[in-house]
Amino acid sequence: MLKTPLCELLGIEKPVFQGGMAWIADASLASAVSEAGGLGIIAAMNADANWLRDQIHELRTKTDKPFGVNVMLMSPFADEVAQVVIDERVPVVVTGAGNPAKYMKAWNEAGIKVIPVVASVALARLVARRGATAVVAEGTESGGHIGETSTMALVPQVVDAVDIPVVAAGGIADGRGVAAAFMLGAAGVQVGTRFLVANECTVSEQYKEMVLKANDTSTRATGRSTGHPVRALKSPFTNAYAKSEAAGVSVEELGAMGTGALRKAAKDGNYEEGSFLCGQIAGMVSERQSAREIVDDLVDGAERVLKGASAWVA
Ligand code: TUI
Repeated sequence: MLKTPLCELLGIEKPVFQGGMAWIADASLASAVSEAGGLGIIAAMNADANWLRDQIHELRTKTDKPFGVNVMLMSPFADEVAQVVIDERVPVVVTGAGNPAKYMKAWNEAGIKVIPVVASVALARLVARRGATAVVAEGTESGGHIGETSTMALVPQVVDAVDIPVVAAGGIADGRGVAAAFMLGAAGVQVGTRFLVANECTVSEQYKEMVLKANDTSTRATGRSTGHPVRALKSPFTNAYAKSEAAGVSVEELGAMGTGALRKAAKDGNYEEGSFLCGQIAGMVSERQSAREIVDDLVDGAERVLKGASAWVA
């Protein structure tokens, strides 16, 4: 049994979070992960209050286990979504793509467990002071909006900087990655890319096929010049975007290029125009499985590796 203080803190059986992937992490995937004993997370992404409320209600018809909502702080609907999680008594809020400080007092007062995703020690320290229950330390191996520091370097530095549990994210897709995260001091992991091919994941078939075919060099980060780098599978969209970026196209124009591209990938499976956000570990994701099989394999695999680890000590 792989149990950490994070399990008790959140009332979950297994220390595995499913990443709050924009346009992808809906009630279908999140309820399946929570039912499997992990923490399923609905991504509020750029959606409005009504969409999120409907998703929360749908999830609750499928599971009564704890779940989370990921509040993407760059969303134009962040304020209304921040209120929905209070009104709906969501047990856990995970934040991304910014500093959640302005919402934390209200969320804490509502009894919500707040777990910000951080890409730096500075933000980890800040949110710990503001009453975060835990932090997700997300390395640059991750898909989507990323920071600069790798998981290997970030996780132990965040662990040393804060007194709350740290969840490792970025580049983790099997038991070896989970065990390695624990060795760095993490009390849990967040996994996105492997859940893209879960049976319960409603993302387009095109997206799933691209992840299954990916190898170790299939992703690239673009958008560094905009201050918001994003990792995705190499595609006509990333080629065009990188060309525009190199040609010095304005941040506004680059932003316009990105608008709608996530939806085109996730919902329409539009290979030419979609942005297929994906982590560097995609090359290791080669099998479609249920969310339960994925959660169990992550945990069972980590147990095997951790039990065998003492073989290296004389
Ligand atoms: O947020 C994520 N991953 C995401 S959000 C997203 S939707 C999106 N699409 C296009 C452009 C932008 C967003 C897709 N993937 N991960 C968590 C994360 N947070 N990664 C990096 C950060 C981060 C970066 C800077 C957090 C805070 C920050 O600055 C904090 C400050 O002080 O402002």
